[in-house]
Amino acid sequence: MRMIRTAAAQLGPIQWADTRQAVVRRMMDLMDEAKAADADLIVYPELALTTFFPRWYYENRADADEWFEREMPGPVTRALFERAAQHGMAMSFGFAELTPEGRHFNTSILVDRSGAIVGKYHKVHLPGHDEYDPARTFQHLEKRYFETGDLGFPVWRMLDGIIGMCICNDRRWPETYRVMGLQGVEMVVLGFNTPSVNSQKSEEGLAQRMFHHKLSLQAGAYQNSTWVIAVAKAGVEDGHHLMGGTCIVNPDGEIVAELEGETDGVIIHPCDLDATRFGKETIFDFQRHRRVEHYGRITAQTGVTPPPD
Ligand code: CDV
Repeated sequence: MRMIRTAAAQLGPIQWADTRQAVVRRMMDLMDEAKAADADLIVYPELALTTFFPRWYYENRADADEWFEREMPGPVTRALFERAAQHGMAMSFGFAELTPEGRHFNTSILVDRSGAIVGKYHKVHLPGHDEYDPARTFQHLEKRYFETGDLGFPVWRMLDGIIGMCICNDRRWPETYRVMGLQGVEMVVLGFNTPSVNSQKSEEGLAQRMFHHKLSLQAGAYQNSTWVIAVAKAGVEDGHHLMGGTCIVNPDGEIVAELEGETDGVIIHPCDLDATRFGKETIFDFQRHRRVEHYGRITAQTGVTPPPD
């Protein structure tokens, strides 16, 4: 068995006025809790260090740069890396990245047991819009503040397994998992900030959004025979409610661990990477069963082309 004791470390809300130092302290508390339970890997949410700032409109985009990290680790996050290395624990978390070239990405990283960054992912499926939208009950301006990810969906060998990352809205897209599945992924780690209501459809509330969230994770896990670790930032943040739903899904698509509530908290599950083998070698043996000659449209077009009338 190749076992990764995996900690899904949900964060409760992070308010506008909360400092990065305070958030890192909360993350270290969760890390200590995970260490006490002998975790090998800890996974935190998308944009783990700050409030979900894309809900706010800045006329001048550069004014939003205060939410971005210019180095990783930086002066504040270094303590988290040091604590992880002390514990010999690998980790993954999301943050807003401003590169030395002035590019902005919604980023997540994979850090090995020694505290070295081994993988970086830039969010590909950015939801929302890039101009102020008065028709929405609240804004979702990821397309204003971030560039579309430029790194694809790589996977990395770490902890004796093959691990990939995606971020929040990416989890709703089958292509996300399949591109990693084609590289043999055994565990997908992801963080999310999902409002509990739809800003464009008020009747779509928490129950339906939670259903779509789990449906996406479970389908992605099953159809690629991989573990999926999904971690929320949850609770009422700057007056806006983010849903929870932190959970761990096995390669059969079953939820095997789930965190209740909307505060800081950890769930731990022993994830056996060898449990991915059966699905990968039978019904989802891609080499034998995929029919790429029929899949051309998937990469040839984005929008829908209906048949002629
Ligand atoms: N942060 C996100 O990507 N949120 C989206 C919302 C906008 C639907 C999500 O997929 O949860």
